[in-house]
Amino acid sequence: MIRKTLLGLVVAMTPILSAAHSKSEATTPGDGATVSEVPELSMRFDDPMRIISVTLTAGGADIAIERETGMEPAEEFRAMPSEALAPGDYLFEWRGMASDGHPMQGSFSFTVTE
Ligand SMILES: [Cu+2]
Repeated sequence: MIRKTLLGLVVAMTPILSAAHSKSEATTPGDGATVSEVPELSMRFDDPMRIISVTLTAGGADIAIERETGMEPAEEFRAMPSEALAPGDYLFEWRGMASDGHPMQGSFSFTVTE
């Protein structure tokens, strides 16, 4: 009885699992957030992601960040601003390789206030 129920669950979930590949679930700061300081930048994925490149820009200008997470696939990616971020609007963009081999990219933005 239990076995049959579990099997039914697996069958029901299979199309969702096979269609999905790792994506960004949450970021720090959150997408669209207004914050007063940014001690670190992070992204969490639902499946390990190899992050190939990241950029942080403000008004098109590159802002220096230091990767904490290396090139190995990880469910959490972390980087730190090299210097405290000045007030302004920031765009974080990334490119990566999902665990199923698909190239992925994404971005999130946030605002730093005084
Ligand atoms: Cu995929």
